[in-house]
Amino acid sequence: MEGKIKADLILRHAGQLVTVAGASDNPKRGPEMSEIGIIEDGAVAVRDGIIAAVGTTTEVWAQVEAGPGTRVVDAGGKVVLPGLVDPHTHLVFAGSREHELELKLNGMGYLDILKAGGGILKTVRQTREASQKDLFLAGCKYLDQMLAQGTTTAEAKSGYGLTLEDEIKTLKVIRDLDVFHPVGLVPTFLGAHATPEEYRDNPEEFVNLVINEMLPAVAREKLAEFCDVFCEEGVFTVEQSRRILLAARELGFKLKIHADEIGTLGGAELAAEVGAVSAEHLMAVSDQGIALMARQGTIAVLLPATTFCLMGKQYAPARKIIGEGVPVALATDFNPGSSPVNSLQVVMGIACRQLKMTPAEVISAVTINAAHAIGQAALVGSIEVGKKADMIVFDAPTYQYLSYRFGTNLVEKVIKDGKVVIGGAKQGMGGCASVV
Ligand code: IZC
Ligand code: ZN
Repeated sequence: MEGKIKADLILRHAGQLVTVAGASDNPKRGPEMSEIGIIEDGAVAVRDGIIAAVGTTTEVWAQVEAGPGTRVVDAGGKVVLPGLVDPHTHLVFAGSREHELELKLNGMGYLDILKAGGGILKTVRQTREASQKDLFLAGCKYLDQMLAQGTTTAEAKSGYGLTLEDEIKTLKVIRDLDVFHPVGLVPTFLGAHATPEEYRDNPEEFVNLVINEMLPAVAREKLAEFCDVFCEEGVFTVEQSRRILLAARELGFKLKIHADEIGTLGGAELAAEVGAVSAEHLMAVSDQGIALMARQGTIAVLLPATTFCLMGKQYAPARKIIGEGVPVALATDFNPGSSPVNSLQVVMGIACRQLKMTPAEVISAVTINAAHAIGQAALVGSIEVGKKADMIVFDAPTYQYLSYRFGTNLVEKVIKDGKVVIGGAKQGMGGCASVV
């Protein structure tokens, strides 16, 4: 019949097709975060990697023409979500820091470890020594783990180089991973992640280096879309962060801030002031910071796996943040120190129990709101016609089951750009194994 969609792939019989549709222009706030657009017995038709039809299985079936080349994936009554989006990761680093777990159990704080030359600075030493290829292979391994757990798009920060050369090396690794690995990456320059040891006695000089040399070089080589700063007690002050972010804005970067994670410094206020897309962490955010973010539409990216791993008592005040109308996204903060967690499913489980977010809010936070936090909402984050065909079949009877079951990978199939990259007949065809 004329006018029918010649589908490459049809996904059908999703018990709950969770579309999270209708928020591609603006992130979901307040009660909108609970609206996740469920279609029972849902189906999706895909052509050239793009979603061409969405509806019930009967509706979609009537619109498509299935030829011999059409792949039909039966979801068997299970839950299907948009591919998950992880909007805050420190993906590219060398080595690991498991010894810090014991230091923390003995009462040493995260910032004390950093002050003593460990923490981020240990990873900086290891990352500087690593070759671009070593970092690529490590990044590939972590991306394989993330894809297998349902993440199809992620942000990735630099920040363990802290010299012009090593920051550029890291950003080139992120660029190569984006090309070679199925997980889509959005690069962020985080040159202001810590003051490196060689600038210990002259941190202002390091801020000048970030502003005068690193930022222009990264902009020239188009290696990052966002610029981020670790604004924290003993790391970068609000004033230093403002200088860096304003310089970055001038060069066309979109902005993010590690804000009010441990101390209440005013990072959220700064995010609103400089027009940052997002402020991240916010465990110690002030009421005024929340109010200013709500007014500016700054997205709160919350990272509860970090609070869990730091054994913190105080989680971000998510109920208040949502109640005040700030859009909330969730991320893993995957890094070798404060959050060696790269599973958004784990984050979803913690978010319900510790942030008191509902299972529906959590789904908005790891899909469309996360996509907004990294400037990708026109392409990913929901199951809608015209978007990338990134979808996850979970071995779950309801969407609530995802946050309820905790610690088991429930992913049954991952479809990325219309191709079954996990759980298909050719298991693992899309991952690291195929590119190196
Ligand atoms: O390596 O500790 N918080 N940056 C800011 C981190 C954690 C990463 C790390
Ligand atoms: Zn971080």
